[in-house]
Amino acid sequence: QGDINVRYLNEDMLRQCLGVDPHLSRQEDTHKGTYGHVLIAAGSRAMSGAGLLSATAALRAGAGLVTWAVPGSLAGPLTGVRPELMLMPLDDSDSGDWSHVEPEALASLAADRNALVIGPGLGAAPGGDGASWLERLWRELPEELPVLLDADALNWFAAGDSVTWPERSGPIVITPHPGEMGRLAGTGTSQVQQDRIKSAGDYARQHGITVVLKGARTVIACPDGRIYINSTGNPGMATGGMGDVLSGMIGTYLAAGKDAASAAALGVYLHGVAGDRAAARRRSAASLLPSDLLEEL
Ligand code: NPW
Ligand code: AMP
Ligand code: MG
Repeated sequence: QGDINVRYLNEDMLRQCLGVDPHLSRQEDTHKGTYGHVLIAAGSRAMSGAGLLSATAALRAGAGLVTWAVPGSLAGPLTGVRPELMLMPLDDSDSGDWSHVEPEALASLAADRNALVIGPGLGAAPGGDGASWLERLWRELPEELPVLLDADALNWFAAGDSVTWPERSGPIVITPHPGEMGRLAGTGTSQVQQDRIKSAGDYARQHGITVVLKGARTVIACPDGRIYINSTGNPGMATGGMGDVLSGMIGTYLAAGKDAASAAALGVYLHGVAGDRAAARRRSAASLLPSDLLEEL
């Protein structure tokens, strides 16, 4: 790959190159504050499951605390579905989706959290202009807060006029599948898939953000040119909701203070390990569900 620094992800590599412990061992003298507080902004009336998967994955990945922000009119039916989650209803003018939620209301929740995950199952963009909504969000978010964008947050961004990501001191991680990457890069799915390393690598360096291009052999591209390719996972993971699980996991590692590359690598690697173990336990990749990964984590 010429001057591109490409490595395969495995346990030794995670330990030796990134200095992270893939077994996530815990020290005796720690408490929930040690492991970070993740804010998940995800789910809408038709896709509350995406939010629930992401938020539960954040818990299973080891977060100290997880707050799940939802359009307020969904909060009633969702109360208690996962008692460990803190549910935070945001005013949605009874719409059940994000089209009437103000970005400033979400930003004010983020003030004392350690990472924000936004995107799974958000649905249609507010006022048809999700990019402007995100711009208002950036203006109010704490500058150092790590942010992960997935799914509809990426679609909202891609539909905007500008492709400029904000300059901030905290990391930005994006987790597109090839369709979402094609929308972001303005190319298309097949062009992304023709050279996955180049697609992810160019975008990461040009925009100064960490790109997790999902799919068989997920590619992680860092702004400094490092590329990691995943060695875990299986085609049983080609099921709706799998990516929602990954977003919560990486969010947790960001909230625990890991740098963007380490959080992304750890999340992608362990997500695949959980998928491989769950498929083996079922003795069938075809019947694998994202919820099985949550159990396996
Ligand atoms: P094509 O057809 O090849 O051009 P969308 P989504 C491509 C939520 N969910 N390799 C492929 O494009 C999500 O969080 C909610 C190659 C495909 O047709 C989002 O908010 C759930 N191509 C929302 O739904 C469970 C690939 O992308 C297109 C590819 C929409 O997200 C489900 C589909 O992408 C879901 O997670 C690959 N590996 N992967 C819930 N229970 O609430 C994808 N493509 O149109 O962005 O739709 O990913 O389903
Ligand atoms: P999403 O499309 O957002 O639900 O994300 C799908 C998740 O499942 C990503 O983490 C992908 O890397 C993973 N995945 C999908 N298909 C495969 C595959 N054939 N092999 C390995 N992982 C896959
Ligand atoms: Mg997805």
